[in-house]
Amino acid sequence: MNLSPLQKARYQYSPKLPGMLRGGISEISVKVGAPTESVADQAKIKALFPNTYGKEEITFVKGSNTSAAKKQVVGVILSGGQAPGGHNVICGLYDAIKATDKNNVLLGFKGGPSGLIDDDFIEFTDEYINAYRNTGGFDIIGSGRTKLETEEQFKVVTEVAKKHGLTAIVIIGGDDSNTNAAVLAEYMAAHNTGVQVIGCPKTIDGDLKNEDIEASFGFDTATKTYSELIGNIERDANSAKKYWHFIKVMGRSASHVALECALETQPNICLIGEEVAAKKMSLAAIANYIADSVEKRGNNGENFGVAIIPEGIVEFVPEFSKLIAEINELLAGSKTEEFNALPDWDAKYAFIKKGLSAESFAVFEILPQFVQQQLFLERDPHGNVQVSLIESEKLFSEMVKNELAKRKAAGTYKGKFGAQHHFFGYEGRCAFPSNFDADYCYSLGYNAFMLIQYGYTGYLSKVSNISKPAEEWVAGGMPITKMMNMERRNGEDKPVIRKALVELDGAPFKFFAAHREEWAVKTSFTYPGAIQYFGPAEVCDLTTRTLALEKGQ
Ligand code: FBP
Repeated sequence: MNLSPLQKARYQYSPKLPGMLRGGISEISVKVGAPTESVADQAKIKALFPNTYGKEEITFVKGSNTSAAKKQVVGVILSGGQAPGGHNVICGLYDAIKATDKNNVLLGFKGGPSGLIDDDFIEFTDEYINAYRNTGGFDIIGSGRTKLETEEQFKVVTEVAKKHGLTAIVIIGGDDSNTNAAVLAEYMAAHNTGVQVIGCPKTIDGDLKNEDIEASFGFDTATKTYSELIGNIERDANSAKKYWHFIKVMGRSASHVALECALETQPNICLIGEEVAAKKMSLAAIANYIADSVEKRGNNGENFGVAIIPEGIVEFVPEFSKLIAEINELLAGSKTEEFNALPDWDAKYAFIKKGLSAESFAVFEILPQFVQQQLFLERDPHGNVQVSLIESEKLFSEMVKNELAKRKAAGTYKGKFGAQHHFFGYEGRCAFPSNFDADYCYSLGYNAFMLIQYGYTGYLSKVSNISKPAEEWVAGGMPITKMMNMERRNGEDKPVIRKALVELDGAPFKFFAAHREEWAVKTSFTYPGAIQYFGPAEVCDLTTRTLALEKGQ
């Protein structure tokens, strides 16, 4: 690996642990809290998790170690999309394992959950780990999206665990992966395998959070990366004064990423999917809302602006999600082949017109042709439209352009409209973790081993009070079943961790809503600049505006 000067310098960074973990296992004891209940559907979740349900929240405190001495062989996997700081979770885990007993072993299973099934692994050494400290990416062992959820898979994992003498498995993943961690923990307990399972909360999307987990790791770095870029674009827009920039930001479903970027950069427009759904906004209503800002600014001589569009927006537009559901039906099973065999777009268009309800066809008809065609691109493994392939930033800019043309003809709009389009997603997922993510991730990994050493299973590594300096962070664990409820997934009722959407009565959204009217008309851009790794703590260790507002700061 060729090392950049920053990578070399970041190797020297010592991530900060919560105060109470700094003396290592010998100075830690456990404060056991009250038994827990799942957030909803208690009877059903209890019945599905008879061995792991209802366990107590635990907090680590300074004291003398009472854990039983035993050789630990731990396996770790990275699951799902990359998020900055994943390497540090593994480094923290490794350091805690080795500091407790140098004969302990950490195995990294490669390529995500499938590594555990295929028994594809490496044994970590100091040299190997040191090359990945404080770096972005998941390339230390790779990641993948295979789901560990079937009885068959659990049997194979049990065999692999037995072969290596695994005492514990750590799953670093999002809500789905940690749901599966809970199911695996229950299976391991029910079959007396002696294998503990611990989860760590990851995802740049920021939607794995609740009253116990204050933030998923990676959200801080990813949003800071996007906000830097958005701020730079705002400054360019304000300098050249000739373009409206439509910027789509990642976040498969929830709009936390878009909202955080808006709080950081104060753009003219930021759409929030959850609000669009609550107000049942149509595509035309959204386009009109953006056009209003363009018109007012244009009439003030400001023919430029920035609009942030969350990746998941179209699924929140009721008429659009109905259209997608109908298209999924239209192409179900062998009908896809029939559709693909049609000779040209005209023939396909006629097929679509015949197959859709009048209501959905009316929506389809107003879409620009490139979006209409994107709806019929490759399906996902379940045969559904891949909504993330829809260029919603171009869709809205096109609809705004058409609306402005009408307004110009009516004489109300006097400005000029030129648009540029951007998508910020992968750019942020593997950035060098911010100091916050480097510290938080290292702490989550270190703490995960404390939970293992104390014999816990089915827990999520929990580090809280994270809007305060690391010294004041609180380490412990929360049973994953506490975060679960029953939801309908692929036609079945399943126990799942409840996904956190943007709360419209939450402080971050309320702050945004209180300021957006002014931002829509008056240039109020803020330029956050690049992530700073060295310098004053008030710049380098700053957490997100979302977290600060949630904590009333
Ligand atoms: P996770 O939920 O696994 O953390 O991934 C989130 C995400 O980064 C989304 O923001 C994005 O829509 C998706 O992954 C992209 O996935 P892929 O890497 O498969 O293109």
